[in-house]
Amino acid sequence: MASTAHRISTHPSEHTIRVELNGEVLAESTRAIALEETGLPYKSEIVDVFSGDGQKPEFLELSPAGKIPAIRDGDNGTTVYESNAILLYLAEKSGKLLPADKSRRHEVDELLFLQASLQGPMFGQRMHFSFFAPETVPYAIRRYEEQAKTVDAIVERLLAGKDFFLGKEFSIADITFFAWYWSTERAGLLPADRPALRAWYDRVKSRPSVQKVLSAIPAIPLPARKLAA
Ligand SMILES: N[C@@H](CCC(=O)N[C@@H](CS)C(=O)NCC(=O)O)C(=O)O
Repeated sequence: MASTAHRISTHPSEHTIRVELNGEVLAESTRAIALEETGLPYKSEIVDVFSGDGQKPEFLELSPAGKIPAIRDGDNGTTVYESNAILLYLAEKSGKLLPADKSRRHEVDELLFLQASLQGPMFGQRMHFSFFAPETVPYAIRRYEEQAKTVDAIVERLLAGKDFFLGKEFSIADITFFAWYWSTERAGLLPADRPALRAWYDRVKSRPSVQKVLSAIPAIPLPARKLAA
């Protein structure tokens, strides 16, 4: 990591950073694991989306929804937004973090879509209603707790008997699922009753690339957890 600013966003659950690849990229901190794993050179800076930086015209050019992460590749000027599109871009650019057996590529695609359509939205809503919502909405708290537990059960099944989602190979599928589980651990919500998930989580977290990226992110205190009843 060539440079990492440590200004903390106003959003307590997420440290927002801009990552520059060969001079010009934007990305979110946890996805920087892919940059560390691939060895692609990059620089990082803060884009404080929760204080309005995401709506600035120069950032909207990179990320139309005004959300992080987004990247600009200094090699060719390519810009990419959406974390899983970014992970695919970096994996394809580097030739790493995708299955060695090309006939298994669809397995990575399935997992990326599963993460983006299920884990991300359900875990995100759980965090919102359990910690940040201005009012306590018991139904929403229960609903997203249940949905998140369903995701945990799916992940447990997918990881049973395996080191990583693809078996022995670490891939971008592990990075994308890990990102939300890391926020989940910091919120004290990592499930205790999912042994395959827990063992995978510890395995991924102990990788030097992951340790390096996570150690650059300051601990951010969460508000008190809201309970449904
Ligand atoms: N589906 C998007 C979600 C990105 C996202 O929600 N980013 C949040 C930070 S974790 C954000 O930028 N929020 C600012 C906003 O919604 O204005 C992805 O995976 O890239």
